[in-house]
Amino acid sequence: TPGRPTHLSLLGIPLELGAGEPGAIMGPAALRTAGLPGLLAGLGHHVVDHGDMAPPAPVAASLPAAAAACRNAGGIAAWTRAIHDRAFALAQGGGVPIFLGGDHSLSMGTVSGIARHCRAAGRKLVVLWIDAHADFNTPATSPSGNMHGMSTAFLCGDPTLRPLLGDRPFVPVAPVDIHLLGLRSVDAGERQALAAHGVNRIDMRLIDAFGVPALLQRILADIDGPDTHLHVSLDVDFLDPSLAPGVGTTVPGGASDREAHLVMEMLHDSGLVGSLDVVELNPFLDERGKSARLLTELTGSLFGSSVVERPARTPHLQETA
Ligand code: EXY
Ligand code: MN
Ligand code: MN
Ligand code: MN
Repeated sequence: TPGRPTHLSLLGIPLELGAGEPGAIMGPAALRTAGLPGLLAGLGHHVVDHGDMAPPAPVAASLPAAAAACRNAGGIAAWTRAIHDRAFALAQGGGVPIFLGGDHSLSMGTVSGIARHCRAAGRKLVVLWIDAHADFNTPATSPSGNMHGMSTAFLCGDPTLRPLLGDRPFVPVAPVDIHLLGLRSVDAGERQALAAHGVNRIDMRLIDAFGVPALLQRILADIDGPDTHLHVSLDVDFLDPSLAPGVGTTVPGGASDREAHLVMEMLHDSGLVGSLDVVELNPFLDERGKSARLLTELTGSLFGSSVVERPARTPHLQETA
């Protein structure tokens, strides 16, 4: 059964400039077509769909010369600022924002906006990055120039990426407060930087060896506290490509259907989740909507879909009307 009903604010972010190939611009539409708003409402939540963000006006990126290799830096800068503003405003308004992407560069805006909200609200932000990749490249280490591979580096305060946010207040996320889950593709430069910064890395080998419950329970126990806001950033490529082919960056050896659902179910039961990104869905690469459907079901599990009634701690899932 669902926990207590909560206010869920859906926002579509049709962004694909950070990815290596087009298609993620259609992600929000596919998630709606798969029935996400209705599923969440059917769980008893108050769902407001704010529609899709309009493409923001271009800005001069003014990134340092070191960032010259970034693809679409000016466009990403404009989107990051606009997304940040919307994310901050939605979080300040109460309820749980759900951001429907769009490629993973959108999280530079969502998480920075949520971080600013958490600082204003006196809450501690922890980020769970569920992804085959670390997205911890900088312009100096990126093998591709694709900015969806740089989001966590931006959030931790990489100085060459910092200008993307323009004059907005930047509240960095401490590397030790980022937990990467599902890793199986990390570039050499990222690997070194992740270790140096103390980012928690749960790769697929650990999941194979110890299973989701022990690994996730340890994170949840460590971060649990009345003032913790957990932001979940769910990249489609966490899932095995056989289950979710609708993404441009498939990597073999991903999570199974049940592993992924269990992650979501445990997160729901923790009551810690305050905001969510669902990113990288590329409907052009999908097979008869299966990836969109699975993501929709996983989001349902995160918000209380369950066959059997179970008690859940739900400090964030409160009636705020
Ligand atoms: N590490 C590779 C790069 O930086 O180009 C691939 C990044 C893929 C990022 C996807 C969204 O998770
Ligand atoms: Mn990603
Ligand atoms: Mn990824
Ligand atoms: Mn496995």
